[in-house]
Amino acid sequence: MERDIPQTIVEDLPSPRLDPARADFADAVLAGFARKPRSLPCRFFYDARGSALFEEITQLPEYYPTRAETALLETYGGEIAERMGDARVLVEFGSGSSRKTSLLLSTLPRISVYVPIDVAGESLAEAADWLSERHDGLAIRPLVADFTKTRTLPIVARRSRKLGFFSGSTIGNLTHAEAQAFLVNAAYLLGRGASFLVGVDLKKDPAILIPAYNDSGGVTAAFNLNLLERINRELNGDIDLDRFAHDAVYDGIQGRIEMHLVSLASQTVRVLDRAFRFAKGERIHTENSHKYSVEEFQALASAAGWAPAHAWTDADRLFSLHLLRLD
Ligand code: SAH
Ligand code: AVI
Repeated sequence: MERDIPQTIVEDLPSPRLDPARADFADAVLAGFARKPRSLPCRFFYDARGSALFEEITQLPEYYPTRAETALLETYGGEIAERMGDARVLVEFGSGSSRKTSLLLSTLPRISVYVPIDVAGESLAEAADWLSERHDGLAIRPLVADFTKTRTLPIVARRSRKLGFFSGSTIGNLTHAEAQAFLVNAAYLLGRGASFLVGVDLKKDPAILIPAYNDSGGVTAAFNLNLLERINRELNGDIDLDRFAHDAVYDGIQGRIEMHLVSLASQTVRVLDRAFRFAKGERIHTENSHKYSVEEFQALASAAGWAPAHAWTDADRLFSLHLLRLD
């Protein structure tokens, strides 16, 4: 949850005391700007403005994943419900606006408890309100947390059989090693007898991938640059946004889109009273978005202890939905 510290406190004190969320952001930015090549973790995209920009991205003609995954949920919702067993608790990782969740819940009348986990506190609260108006009697217990570090669920969610949901191909924002560690932890959290529905973007022609991450309207550029605006807002930064540009490239060896911010000039920026020198052309790596074949993702899930039960894909082979089981 975002807690506002008056800006004057940040300015007046040589070593400002930050609330935990801001301190986490400060540590990540100071460490990420100090290393070469420079990088920032993509979970920091999602302040209130970043979450709103992500929702705009999902509506873009070039950004196919949301449409493709939603269509899979609409087409196969009944079949997914039949295959997933008698779970009573739905645990969602990186739930965002919970729009796809509502679709899933409409096919799962036995779910009585919903635990959305997301770092974006404001959009999590809004999504919980939106969902509670549409699903009568559903107990919603949001967790503002990093889903890679979540070790316990609310008491009400602990004893019943669980269904996990990880949509949007957010798993692709983790490296393969991180994704495997995430799946191992999810197995521990969801417990024996659990099912897990995971949306995964498929490998495809870079001519489709690149525009999805570099749209003609500049919304993805604004989403990427908002990370620098967030540094200015929360960490007393003085970064000139006109001196950085968005870039998205496809690395065919790693099978991933990488987003970067490129310094357009030789410049010095200040963050929390520290100075960082950027050469012209120097890059800050801000996000990976890994793409998988169905077989690659099934192998990753198996290595983490999950049994692949079924995978649905669309006719254009844009996106996949995987049902995993834990026996
Ligand atoms: N599942 C939704 C939203 C995807 S956007 C959809 O498919 O549309 C990714 C979401 O994951 C954002 O809401 C973001 O705040 C959240 N997120 C990203 N990294 C996270 C992390 N490490 N821990 C918890 N939430 C995270
Ligand atoms: C949330 N995540 C899966 C998105 C993606 O496609 O990697 C985030 C995003 N980055 C740029 N556009 C969308």
